[in-house]
Amino acid sequence: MSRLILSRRGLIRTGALGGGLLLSGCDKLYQQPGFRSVLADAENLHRITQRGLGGQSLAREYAPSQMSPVFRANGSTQGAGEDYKRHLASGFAGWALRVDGLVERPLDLPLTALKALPQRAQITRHDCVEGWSAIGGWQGPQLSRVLDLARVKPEAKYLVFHCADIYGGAPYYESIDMVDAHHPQTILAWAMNGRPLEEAHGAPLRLRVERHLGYKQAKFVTRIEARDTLAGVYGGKGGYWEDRSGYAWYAGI
Ligand SMILES: Nc1nc2c(c(=O)[nH]1)N[C@H]1C(S)=C(S)[C@@H](COP(=O)(O)O)O[C@H]1N2
Ligand SMILES: [Mo]
Repeated sequence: MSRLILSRRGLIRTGALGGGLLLSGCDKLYQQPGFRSVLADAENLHRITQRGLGGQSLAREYAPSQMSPVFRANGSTQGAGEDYKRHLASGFAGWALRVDGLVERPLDLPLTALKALPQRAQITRHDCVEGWSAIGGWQGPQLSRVLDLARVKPEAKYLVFHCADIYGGAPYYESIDMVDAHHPQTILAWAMNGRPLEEAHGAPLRLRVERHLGYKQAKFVTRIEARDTLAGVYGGKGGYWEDRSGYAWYAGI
């Protein structure tokens, strides 16, 4: 009991350090320390529960008839920079996903290569911490296929997803651990609702890590970096929102 209270205080303190920065949408609930601490406790419980029950339980999947008529776009709705604009204009013909860091074989994978891998399609519910949800269909190769191609080294503990957008003046990024990286529903989606990803939803490629909150679903992914620690990556807390507003890193749902 006292441990819980101590960790709560610790997390509230951590959250308070990240305060004072801009930020719309997703941080609204987080401005209330009480909410933050509830989520922090839930975060620990979720990780323990999901992992304790065999680690790879599946997120619920839905029927096509249950798909939301409108799936709103949130956070960045555009990629940034000249390179991105050029790739967008050319339909991402010369674009490639970089996979590097703690891998035996660094890769530059064109979209055609990602589409040529065995595909997984899934209709799932996206839950944004801001308080909205939407059910959408996603398709792409399982992330584990790409990791096998790159031969991720055993010392890799995390994958960092670097994104091609700038949000509130800084690059967006996210990270997951190797358990979630190998989850069967963790895919690199190039298609949404049966069509290539639109720019607003992170074209040409985004992460779908289905047992997690919306902000973990990195859009505009250009590089996947395998690492043994999150220290030294931007603020060190593993993600854009984690660094700024004390958002939970695991963020299981
Ligand atoms: N690169 C990038 N990824 C991102 C974001 C962002 O701003 N930039 N926003 C996150 C948040 S908070 C949510 S809810 C979802 C929104 O995805 P959507 O635009 O497809 O609805 O993307 C997540 N991934
Ligand atoms: Mo979100």
